Amino acid sequence: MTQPQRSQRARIVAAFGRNYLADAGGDAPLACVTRGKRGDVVCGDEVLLQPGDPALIDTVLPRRNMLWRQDLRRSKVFAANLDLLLVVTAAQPTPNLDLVGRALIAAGAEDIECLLVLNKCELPQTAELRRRLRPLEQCGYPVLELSALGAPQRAVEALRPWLAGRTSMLIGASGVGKSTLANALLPGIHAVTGALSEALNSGRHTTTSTRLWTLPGMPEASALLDSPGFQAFGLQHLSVTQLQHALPELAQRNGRCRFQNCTHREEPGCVVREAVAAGEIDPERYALYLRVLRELLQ
Ligand SMILES: Nc1nc2c(ncn2[C@@H]2O[C@H](COP(=O)(O)OP(=O)(O)O)[C@@H](O)[C@H]2O)c(=O)[nH]1
Ligand SMILES: [Mg+2]
Ligand SMILES: [Zn+2]
Repeated sequence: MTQPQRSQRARIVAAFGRNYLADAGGDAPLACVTRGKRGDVVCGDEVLLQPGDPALIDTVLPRRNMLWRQDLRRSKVFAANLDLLLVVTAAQPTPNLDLVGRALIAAGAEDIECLLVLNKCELPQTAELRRRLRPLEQCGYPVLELSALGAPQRAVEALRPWLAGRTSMLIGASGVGKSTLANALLPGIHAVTGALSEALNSGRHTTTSTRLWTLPGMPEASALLDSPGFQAFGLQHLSVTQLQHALPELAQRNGRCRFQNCTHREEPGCVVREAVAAGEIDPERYALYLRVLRELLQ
């Protein structure tokens, strides 16, 4: 009589189309594939594997959360089961605070904690970006200034308490220094940085480059996901309520407008618009809210 094969619990650490690598606690990750055409498994997913070469992903265990984006054409899950999102910005290339704000909204909608990383802090133009990030800081997002290239060891020490024992993901526009930071935290991985990475990424499916790494010299279960840069961040999967809850300065005023279902646009007795007029809500953040709202209502 043959014993039914025992399935093994593992965590997805890399995704290449329908081929995956999973960490099952052994020395090296296991190659595995999905059943049939299923291709919606992502880095960070906890799965049950049926042994084999390659192993078969039998079950994707329920996700605690997932970071995803959606526009008119497609929807993309970046990763699942995150404890912390490191939203990286830098004074160079020209910062895109719309993208930063959207990443914070996507994380907020899934209750994923965020840390804003102001990288390249040795650049003189940093003062201007620091000033522009202040409204976010006032909403409760912590800001950590680093120089991944200039002072990598100091950057690692500053990040250590944030990363210890958790699964964190680096996200941000191309060129802000995500790979440089990943290299400082993960000596030996040699994430490709700068121009080389741009050359490699052009014409490639971006999912190939998200990768989950175990952080050395930190408590067990400390992991970091490096992700490719992105240019757009659609949030059409959100409901109006989710959007309003994902912006702390709106969530804080929830239920205080005259109308229960106030969209904070033209309605009379809107405390959000009053707060904008009084300078208590940053006009750029309110403009971001209106842009995203318009997109998800269309
Ligand atoms: N001046 C300065 N340049 C940096 C810093 N960190 C990264 N860079 C540079 O910024 C460019 C883009 O870095 P990279 O890590 O590839 O960014 P990514 O696209 O976000 O992964 C590279 O030329 C890095 O050497 C920093 O702290 N200061
Ligand atoms: Mg990179
Ligand atoms: Zn309102």
